[in-house]
Amino acid sequence: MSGFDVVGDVHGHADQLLRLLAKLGYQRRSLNSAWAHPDGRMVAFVGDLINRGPASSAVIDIVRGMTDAGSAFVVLGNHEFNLLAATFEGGEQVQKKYREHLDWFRTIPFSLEVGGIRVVHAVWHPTSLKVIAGRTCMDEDFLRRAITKGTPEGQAVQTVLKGIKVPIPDDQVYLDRFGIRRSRGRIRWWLDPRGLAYADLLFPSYAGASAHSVPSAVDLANSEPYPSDEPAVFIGHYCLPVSEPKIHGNVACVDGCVSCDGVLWAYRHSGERNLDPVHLVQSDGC
Ligand SMILES: [Mn+2]
Repeated sequence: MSGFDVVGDVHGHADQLLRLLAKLGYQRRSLNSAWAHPDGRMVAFVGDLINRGPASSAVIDIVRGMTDAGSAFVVLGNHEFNLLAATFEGGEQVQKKYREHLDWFRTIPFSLEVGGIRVVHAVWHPTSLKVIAGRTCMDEDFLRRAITKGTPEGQAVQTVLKGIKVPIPDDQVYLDRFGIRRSRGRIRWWLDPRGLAYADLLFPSYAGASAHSVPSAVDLANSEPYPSDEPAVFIGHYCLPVSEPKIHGNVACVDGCVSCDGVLWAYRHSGERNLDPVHLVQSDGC
């Protein structure tokens, strides 16, 4: 095993993905063959391949080709899970471009532990991962429980794919990168949250957060800090602004919000436990 290149949420931006793969040294032998690395490196995708960008179908083709050929792994993102949930409930028409890929989405695991790294879309949360261990959405009974509020499976999938959230007090206005006001904010789940103010806890950070006000213990009950001596964890999901650090000890968020910034990020991992920003790679702009 010669290392993983962990790629952030692609969200339908096929051009950026192709630029990034080329920059990382991946090649195709012919137009019909899958992207692969001459040194045997592999890509790990953190999920959220689809939606927002202009070319979700092309992204699926590239990633599916690579996973079939053994040059990539992928974990499920909340966008793929939401699509599976919508089709399972039958209330929503699935866009034609996704219809032929639903069976493949169902096979994608929620987490991955391979070659000394851990990969999950939003939170490496041992209690939740235990609940959904070995499960995929191919299992209809599991999927039914996972989309039902109040079930252990539903709670586990919510945590792992969407983050641990705390209510935002009314006097703090929290706008996300899409300008949407949020009543709850995602936390830096790897930290011990006890005594940390909103300004220290919310991820990504934002200017309006209080440096004094602290979430209640009840709001933080689901928190499971991540030990610094555990394997490196890679996540996506958080749409980080350029100014937000991506590396936090042995946790790296490689989602630089390609839909907002036009840049896709990866981390080139070669076995180190303590991650270093020097190994971050970004796609070159248009
Ligand atoms: Mn995303």
